[in-house]
Amino acid sequence: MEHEKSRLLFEEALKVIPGGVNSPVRAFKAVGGDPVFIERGEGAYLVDADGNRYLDCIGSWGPLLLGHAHPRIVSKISAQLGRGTTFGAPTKLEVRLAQAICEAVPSIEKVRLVSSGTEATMSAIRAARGFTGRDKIVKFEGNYHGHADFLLAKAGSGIATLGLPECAGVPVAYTADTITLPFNDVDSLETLFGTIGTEIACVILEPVVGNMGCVPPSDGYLQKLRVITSKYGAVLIFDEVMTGFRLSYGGAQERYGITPDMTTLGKIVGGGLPLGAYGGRAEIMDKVAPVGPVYQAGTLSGNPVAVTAGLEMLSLLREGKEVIYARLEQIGERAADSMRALAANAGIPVTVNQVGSMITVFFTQKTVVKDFDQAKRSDTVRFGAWFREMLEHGIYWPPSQFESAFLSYAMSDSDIDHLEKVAEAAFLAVA
Ligand code: KE4
Repeated sequence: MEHEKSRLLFEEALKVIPGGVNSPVRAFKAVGGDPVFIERGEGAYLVDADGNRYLDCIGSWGPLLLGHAHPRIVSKISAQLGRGTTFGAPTKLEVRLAQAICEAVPSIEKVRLVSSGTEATMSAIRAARGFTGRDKIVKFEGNYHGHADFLLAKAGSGIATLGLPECAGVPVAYTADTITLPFNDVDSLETLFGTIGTEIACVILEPVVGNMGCVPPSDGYLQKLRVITSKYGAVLIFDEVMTGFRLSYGGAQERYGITPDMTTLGKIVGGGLPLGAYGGRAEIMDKVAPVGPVYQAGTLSGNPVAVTAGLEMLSLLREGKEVIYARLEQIGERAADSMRALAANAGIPVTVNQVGSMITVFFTQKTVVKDFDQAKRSDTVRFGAWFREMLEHGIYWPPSQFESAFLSYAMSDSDIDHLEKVAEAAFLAVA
């Protein structure tokens, strides 16, 4: 593939943007080579500046469950643009999206719209601390909840991708109340709560982790979390920025039958535009200003253009719920089975974790990857070589061993055939 235009754009970008990218994981640092610059998205495909086409297995890191430039979303956004892009005042549209979110996710009795997943998780934790009057929070290794200072402790995603021990610029004091436990480990949870349970404001987790690569909860783990947080009065926050509206219309909490106290959303709920949300039990959310003393604000919160995209996305998902989620399960399982078989055929040890349309191929001898320690044992050099083979032959896979891939409803059976054909050659090339 020819990448001259991308190369020149990257040269220009490096002079004016740190690392030439507006989010670190896009820089391909973990997989080698230079990023390709994208010109447009078309359904399940991306087209780069040199005209190369790729099957998009990232979907902008999750939002594009229905593929790029869905005609109904484009049409609705276009109509809204002519009526104004932001008013800094309440609109009917925000009420309708809030109602749709509460209807889709019954544990959310009240919801506040913000502009990113980071804002959503940062605000949810502040509300939980305000509600309980407690300071300590619990997160899990390999889980990523955005880049709020106090959450950048043993995080996943870009922190893991770049192998950063922790984040510079975060005063030690800011993470002093952040306790990080191994994911899927009940003993450490019970030990912690047995000692300081009444001091813990909240536990936040990705119910299915995407940010260390895809790692599902072990059987009974979410139930244990629910019981122990209820026992000690700690707020259970499901960070469903990635899993919300992806693993089912009601998210991971519907799929696993767990009712958290709060939920954060992003990505899909914004229909491809900047929108996040946090919500939960009304008694917690009523602590948020102007009702209560927990302050949170945002100039573009609930802006009509992003809300319009989100509303249309949720309408499309609601209308096609049965067909869409059944299809995502089917292509997810097919892709996972194919990756296992093709790697085995090439004599490459891999563990493939897949939940619905989230999938990660861990290049590891470990037969199970259920926490960050096991994920980190992957052969990231071999993954990088495999990634570059996939990219050169038209598959845009996440440029990190510690990120989940995301399949989309826009993918046809022949697209999955293409994915399998390229993956087969890529496994053989790195054998
Ligand atoms: P944003 O601030 O990037 O909208 O959301 C932060 C966030 C919160 N919670 C979860 C579970 C998330 O996955 C994210 C962001 N995900 C990463 C991908 N692993 C975004 C991609 C990037 O950082 O460029």
